[in-house]
Amino acid sequence: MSDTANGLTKGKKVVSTVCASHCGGSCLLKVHVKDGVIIRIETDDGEEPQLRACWRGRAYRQRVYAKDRVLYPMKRIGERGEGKFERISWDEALNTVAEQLKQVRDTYGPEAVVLMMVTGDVHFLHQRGPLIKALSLSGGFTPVWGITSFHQGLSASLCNYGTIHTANTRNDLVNSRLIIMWGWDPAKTIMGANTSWYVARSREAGCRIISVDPQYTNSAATFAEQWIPIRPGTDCAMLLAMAYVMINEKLYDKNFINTYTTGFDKFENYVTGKEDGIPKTPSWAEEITGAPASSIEKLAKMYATIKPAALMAGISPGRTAYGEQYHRAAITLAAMAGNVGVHGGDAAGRAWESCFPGYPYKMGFIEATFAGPGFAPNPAEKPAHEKVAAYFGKKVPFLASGIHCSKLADAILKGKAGGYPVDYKMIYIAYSNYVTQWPDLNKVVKALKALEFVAVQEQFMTPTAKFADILLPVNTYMERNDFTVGVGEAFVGRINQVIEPLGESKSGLQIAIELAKYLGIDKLVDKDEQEMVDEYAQGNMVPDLEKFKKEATYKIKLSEPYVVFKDQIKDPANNPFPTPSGKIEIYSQELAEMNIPGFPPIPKYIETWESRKDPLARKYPLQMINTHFRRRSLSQFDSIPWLRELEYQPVLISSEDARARNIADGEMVRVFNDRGEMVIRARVTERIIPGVVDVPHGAWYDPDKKGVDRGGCANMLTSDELSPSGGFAYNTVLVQVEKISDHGRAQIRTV
Ligand SMILES: Nc1nc2c(c(=O)[nH]1)N[C@H]1C(S)=C(S)[C@@H](COP(=O)(O)OP(=O)(O)OC[C@H]3O[C@@H](n4cnc5c(=O)[nH]c(N)nc54)[C@H](O)[C@@H]3O)O[C@H]1N2
Ligand SMILES: Nc1nc2c(c(=O)[nH]1)N[C@H]1C(S)=C(S)[C@@H](COP(=O)(O)OP(=O)(O)OC[C@H]3O[C@@H](n4cnc5c(=O)[nH]c(N)nc54)[C@H](O)[C@@H]3O)O[C@H]1N2
Ligand SMILES: [Mo]
Repeated sequence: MSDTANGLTKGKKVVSTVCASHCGGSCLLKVHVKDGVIIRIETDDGEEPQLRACWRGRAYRQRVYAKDRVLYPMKRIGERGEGKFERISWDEALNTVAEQLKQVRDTYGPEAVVLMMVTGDVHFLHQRGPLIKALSLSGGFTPVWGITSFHQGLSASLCNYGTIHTANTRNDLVNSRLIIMWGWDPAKTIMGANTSWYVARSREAGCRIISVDPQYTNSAATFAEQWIPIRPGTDCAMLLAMAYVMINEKLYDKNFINTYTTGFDKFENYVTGKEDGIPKTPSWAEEITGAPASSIEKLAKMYATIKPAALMAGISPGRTAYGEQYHRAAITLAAMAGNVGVHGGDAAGRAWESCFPGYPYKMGFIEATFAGPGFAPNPAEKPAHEKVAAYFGKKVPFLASGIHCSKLADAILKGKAGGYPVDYKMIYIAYSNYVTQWPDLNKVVKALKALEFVAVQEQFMTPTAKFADILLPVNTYMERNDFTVGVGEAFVGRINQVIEPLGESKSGLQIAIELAKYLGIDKLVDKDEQEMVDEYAQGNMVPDLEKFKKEATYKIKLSEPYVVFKDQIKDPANNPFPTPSGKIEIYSQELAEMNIPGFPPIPKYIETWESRKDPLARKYPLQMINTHFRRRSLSQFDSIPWLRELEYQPVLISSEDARARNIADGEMVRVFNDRGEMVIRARVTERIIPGVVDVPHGAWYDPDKKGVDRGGCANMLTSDELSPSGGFAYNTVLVQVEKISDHGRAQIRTV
């Protein structure tokens, strides 16, 4: 492909493009290129609000030219997982994948083939769509369902609001007078290039900001007047106690509740203790959450009286067992304070921090295709059997067909004999670091070893790539054209190809097109990359395609910040909520009828498994959370030297817990439970509460001979148990931490 974005492989040029890494940022990059090689990356220095890239975007040069990039098709020569490969031709690689597909389909049926894909970058063309189409048209496959990030938030949003679109644009935060950062750390997680910038503007305008989190986050340190520490997985209890205070002190918005919601009476009966004899008072919540009753009471009063207020209920507290209850309670509280549908408020529903890419403005062509050039009927696709999946699948189809991805490893290992619908034989992994990112890593590793064939499409020699039988090299967004959208911002971006693809790597679209040929499909798509990107742009209100190509970004002008449910609140008679009752369903009749264990029709506090009260806590007394890390995007960027220099992969442990274990800051420790064990460096801090440790997830699995992970991969310890709506419970884990004896220390490799 010689037609690079600005047509240059010789001489110097600066190409504007958009970093669409999976942090929700979509920031502007100005890439300096000399003779076809990236020499420097700058970012937005124009008018505020800028689309200013963080250190990951600006370190992308090292990512493109990383030593561990996969640049040629490869075939495994050692044991699976060992990482020994031999270079082969594209012809041999694609032919082998196609042959294996045919053989597995012919022998066991197309459903024995699993296509395991997540996201990679947040853009639309070099994404899941083309591969889905290729494998659908050629006979079918089993897809995976389940959303790692926000499944519980999305389920709650569907129940209470009847939609997953529950966000305002981020610029509306400047209208807030109180922001509660509940398990929300935008200084780190980005989720909209300017989220932190708007929080800062809001603070400058006098907005009060409180953080509720097991950790004193950078966002709390920068913006908040108070940090209310809380035990993981107990947030629903604190929200219920806030509701109790608002009910008891008659501080809630009765008019709002009567006009726009259903079932508040049942919720009130539960909260006050009429239903079960237990009033959900702040003292009741203190015992569960560890948050002081006085702080709970004060926060409830603030939220009820300072208007408008944005309860920014993050998705991490929801990534727990019964996390649906936390999200449903947060939505209920937002309704009680009348903060739904008003500027400066927030509906507290959540799907990727409430910001589906591109939403709220029209997504044109993308809306129909979601990810790539069109889906085709998949003959092997079957809806998931579970009641919950069937329910959610009706509303959001991609939620529920095939096998739940958290249970995939279990299903591969147990198959039909273990009650799963299919004996899975082959997996094609693309846009996912399955080994590092999925719960219960040891099970995932066993499952990958048990399959007949594993194909992996990767940019890097990741722990997952090492399990490939055939490894297909895919390029980075610097080497192809694509289209992206802002998260929580009315903004679209053009990813411009900056350099030629490195080695023999190809784009995701190209791989799908060529694989399709080996599967008997001559023409998977009838347009080229540039045409499709232009079509996306045209479908999304971009007025000048040439200008868009040159500048790479286009900000859609909205007359005012977008506020969700404004019409429902202003004119309820003509604008019902898309729920069965047309109202915000604090009580859900549909849920009542489904009678799902752990998913009651009103939000209730349910003690998680592996809580500190679990008998298992005697053996493993520390709750482990596994946050998203500043220098990575999920597991991406983990091997980049500039970023590694910034911080090491730690287990964050409180000074109190460290003292009790005689652990000094920076010492190597063991973190373990019945599922696995790792050796990792301790970061002793006052910024995390006693009883809780944090191993930021995404570090690359690096087992020693005994199977102990030296890479610090959190999923060595997590469990694949699902929350009732099919959500991941990554943050519900018990572990123990131990100092390593001097004897052990001699064998430690440092990261
Ligand atoms: N730098 C960076 N940014 C990213 C990503 C990344 O990997 N790196 N990943 C992106 C993706 S895909 C996603 S889904 C989002 C994730 O975004 P989040 O889920 O919001 O991110 P986390 O870091 O997991 O958690 C945010 C905060 O929640 C707190 N927390 C954890 N458990 C609990 C709990 O039970 N209760 C309470 N109250 N707080 C809790 C943590 O201490 C942390 O401060 O971030 C996106 N942005
Ligand atoms: N313990 C724990 N585990 C978690 C979470 C947690 O909170 N705790 N969070 C979960 C969340 S929210 C998410 S979203 C998942 C993500 O899970 P994954 O999507 O599996 O994680 P990534 O690290 O983004 O892996 C994407 C892989 O695709 C490769 N890749 C292939 N093609 C491309 C391409 O075209 N572009 C890019 N950029 N990459 C490509 C990348 O090199 C990378 O290795 O992880 C989940 N895992
Ligand atoms: Mo995510």
